[in-house]
Amino acid sequence: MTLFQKIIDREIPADFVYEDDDVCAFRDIAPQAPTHILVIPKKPLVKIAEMGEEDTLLIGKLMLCATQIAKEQGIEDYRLVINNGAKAGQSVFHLHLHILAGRPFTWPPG
Ligand code: IU
Repeated sequence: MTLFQKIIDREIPADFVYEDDDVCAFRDIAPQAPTHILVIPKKPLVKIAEMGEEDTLLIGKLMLCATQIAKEQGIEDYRLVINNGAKAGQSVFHLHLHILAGRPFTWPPG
C-alpha cells in the first residue's frame, strides 16, 4: 500500500484542497513551487501507463479537476506534470498529477 492510499483513507494527514468520490487533491509535503498540489484518482492506478480504456473518463476528470483547482486557487499559468516510472522521477507508485505554479519554469525540465 502506498502513502497516498493512507492519505485517501485518512490514516495519515494531508492538507486537502478538493475531494469527491473519484479523485482528491492535497498540497505536496515538499513543495517545488509556491503552489504545488497533487491531484490523484482514488482508484489505485500505479502509473499513467497502466490506465486502460475504462479509465478514460476518470483521467479526463483528473485533468478537469486540476484546471478547476487552479482557477479556485487564483492561478492562471501553471505546469501539470505526471512522472511515469522511476527514471522519469516517479517516487510514489499511485498515479498523481502535479499542479505547479507561482514561479517561472524552465524548459526542458530537469
Ligand atoms: P513523484 O512524481 O512520484 O516524484 O511525486 C511524488 C510527490 O509526492 C513528491 O512531490 C512528494 O513530495 C509528494 N509526497 C507528499 O506530498 N506526501 C507524502 O506523504 C509523500 C510524498 I511519501
